Amino acid sequence: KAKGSAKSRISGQIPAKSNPTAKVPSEIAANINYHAQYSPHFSPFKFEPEQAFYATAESVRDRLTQQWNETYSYFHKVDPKQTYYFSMEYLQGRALTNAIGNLDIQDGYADALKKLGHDLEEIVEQEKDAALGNGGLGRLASCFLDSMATLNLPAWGYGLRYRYGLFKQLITKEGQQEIAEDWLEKFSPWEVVRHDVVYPVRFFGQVQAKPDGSRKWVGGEVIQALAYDVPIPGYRTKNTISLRLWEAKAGAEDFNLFLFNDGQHETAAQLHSSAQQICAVLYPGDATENGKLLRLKQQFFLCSASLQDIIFRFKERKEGERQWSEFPNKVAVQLNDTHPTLAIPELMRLLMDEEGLGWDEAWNITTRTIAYTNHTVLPEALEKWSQPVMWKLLPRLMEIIEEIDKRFIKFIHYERADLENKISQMCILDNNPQKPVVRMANLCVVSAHTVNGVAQLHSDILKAELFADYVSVWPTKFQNKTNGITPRRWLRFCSPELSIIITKWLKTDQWVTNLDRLTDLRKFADNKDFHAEWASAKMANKQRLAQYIQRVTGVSINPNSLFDIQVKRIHEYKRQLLNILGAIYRYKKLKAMSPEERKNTTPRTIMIGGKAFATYTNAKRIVKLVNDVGAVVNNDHEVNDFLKVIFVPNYNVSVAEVLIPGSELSQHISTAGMEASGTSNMKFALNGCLIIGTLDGANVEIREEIGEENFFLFGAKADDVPRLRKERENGLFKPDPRFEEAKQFIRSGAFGSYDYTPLLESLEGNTGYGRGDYFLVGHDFPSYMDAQTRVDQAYKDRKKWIKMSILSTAGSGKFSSDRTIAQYAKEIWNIEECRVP
Ligand code: B1N
Repeated sequence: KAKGSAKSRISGQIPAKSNPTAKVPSEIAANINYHAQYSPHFSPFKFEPEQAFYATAESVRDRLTQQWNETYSYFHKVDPKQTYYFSMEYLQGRALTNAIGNLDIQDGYADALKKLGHDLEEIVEQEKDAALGNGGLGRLASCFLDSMATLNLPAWGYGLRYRYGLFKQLITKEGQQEIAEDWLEKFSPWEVVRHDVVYPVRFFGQVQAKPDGSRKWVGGEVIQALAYDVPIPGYRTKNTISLRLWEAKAGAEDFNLFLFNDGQHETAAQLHSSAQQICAVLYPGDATENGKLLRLKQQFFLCSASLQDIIFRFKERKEGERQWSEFPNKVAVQLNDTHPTLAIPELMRLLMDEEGLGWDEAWNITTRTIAYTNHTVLPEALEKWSQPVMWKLLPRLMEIIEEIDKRFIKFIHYERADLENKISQMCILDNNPQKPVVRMANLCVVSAHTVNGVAQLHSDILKAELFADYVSVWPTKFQNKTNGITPRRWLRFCSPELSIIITKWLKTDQWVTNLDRLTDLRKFADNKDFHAEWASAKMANKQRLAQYIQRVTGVSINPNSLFDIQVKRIHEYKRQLLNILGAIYRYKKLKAMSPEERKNTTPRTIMIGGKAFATYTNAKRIVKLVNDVGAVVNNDHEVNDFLKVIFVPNYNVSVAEVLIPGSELSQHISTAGMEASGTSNMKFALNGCLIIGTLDGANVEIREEIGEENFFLFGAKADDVPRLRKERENGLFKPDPRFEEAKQFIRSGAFGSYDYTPLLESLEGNTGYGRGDYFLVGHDFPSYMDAQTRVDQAYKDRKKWIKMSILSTAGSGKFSSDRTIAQYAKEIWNIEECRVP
């Protein structure tokens, strides 16, 4: 756009103050103008899309601030039991569409921006994703916050304000390249710094024994935690809760002016740089262990600051003295995986050393307060921290962990002599002299009042395998809470086209907060008019997706082809390799066909996206392979009307919001027993996309809900996996010729000269993790290809396909995070609604 055009300058009325309750477009426009003028972040009068975005967001924040403050005061007054969700990750994505959608003022904002010469859709695109998470676990935390607010639950999230979130993925000739993503480059219009909310967090130092027998952690390095709050609005409710993110800071008194003047500039500001490092980056691992000292510091920083804040609020909400015994009736803490496990010994420390309670009372309070969610059974993701490192960094916490362990061992010894031989596996400290470690999951299971898995199959596996020994000790401690997704972001806002039709045919929009209402769509599963509207909404979404692909990859794709998508972190257990080997086989068959035969095939566009952990070489090789295959297939004029292979770069929340509504088939094809739940499977199904998948994670429940005839199932079952691996080790595996052919095609150099030998070798040989086809790609390949043939057949029958698509949406009601959170509230947290009047 030409500078100086009408769009680039503030035009219209500029009021002297903002009116947060404005409803009509002209008043909203005036509010936006007010912020463009009086909350200046740019040169005066500049009002291009970027400036318009910040002014718009600030005007929305005014409105949120009002109901946010009311929510805070109301919780303060009522003093209900409140949940605190502790998570090292939140994948919030963009906030503008979600905020004005939840406030139900989209139309007002669209009209207001039009008056100012802008387009809401274009303005929304200006926002950077807040990507303070890696994948499913972080996005789950964000969906949970949305549901907590919408269900009017007294609940908050706690996390860290990383300076750099998840890296940005660039695709070059070499494959994936990571670059830092500066989401705060300008600023975030959604966060509010609370200069009055600051807590000290100690690292290193030593423990002092006091004359009265108590102990105190002193010395070391003390860093300040400063609160930044992000408002989380509920859908069509006043309730607006907080996501409190901690930032690490050192004080002015920590700056050594003497050293600085002496020329020792770095030493003078040592604590400042040490503080800065704590929140500098998110560890970009998903289901991988990060045995880094800094990661441990981050974890403790989150736990200590949040608990100090909770204790402060516990006291603040009641005048006069509080009974400590009331604490578990006022506070529930949920640990999102083991990453915030240090909350357990830290709460013990705060209660004993700072508040003067005895061990038994502190232990009683701690165990009644804290609950733990497990998100993975992958051995490499089970956190184990080195004991010497922990003694050095957190000496008082290690004393407490040692004591918890001692008491646990004693308890088993006296109460469960039959488990004596299991103690060495069940206890917390692994004292192996070569590598003594603290087993964080064990600390959680021993200390938490409830332990849950995230899908039925996963919870069953936890009870039967990972935590089997504990089940007989505490049979009622273990629960299942099948994951869910917010229907607001993942249907209502990302696919307005489909939402309008659903509301029209159901004659109500209550499905947005009561997703089970979608089952009523089954009544129209054969209705011709409904089919036509459904198909046209899906086509509109496919066209939007095709435009997006054209824009980011330069490849044009055919909206009439079957859109087949696999997007998730790249991991061998998620088996993107199975997908691409299938694509390679399809390409080879197409090449061998006559032009006539090709015309009888079902045209496909296979899209694969996702980030690989920077040091996970096989994952990076997979990214490279998908790109190499795409470069050959998409430029092969003989077949590229029938097959395209696209690598979607830089997959993130806002890319998902374009991909998922436009999808028709999605792949959830992990080795059975390895994907704890998966949540994108739920998003795809909700958007009328069919699933090809294994019996793994939440796939099992999705298939149950939408009907097995609407699910393309293949592959080994979780129970068979150990036996199949054994057979493989014993040389009993006979590969399918199609599998051999696909691998051979890569080896032949058909996709360029990059050396794929190591990747192919991971599928071969007989033994070992990362070798000998640990993930059973070879075993599942034939049944995968057969399922793909069923997909091609089904797609040819338009009526049948649309019906299956409708039934996928109709059967997705269970997978609302509203259902999940209502269950946590009732069955784990014991909290109730606290609706702001
Ligand atoms: O958590 C999701 C599940 O739906 C997925 O199946 C599961 O893989 C995912 C270490 C993890 N498990 N573990 C992690 C993330 C970061 C990290 O540093 C592990 N992510 C999951 C939600 O339940």
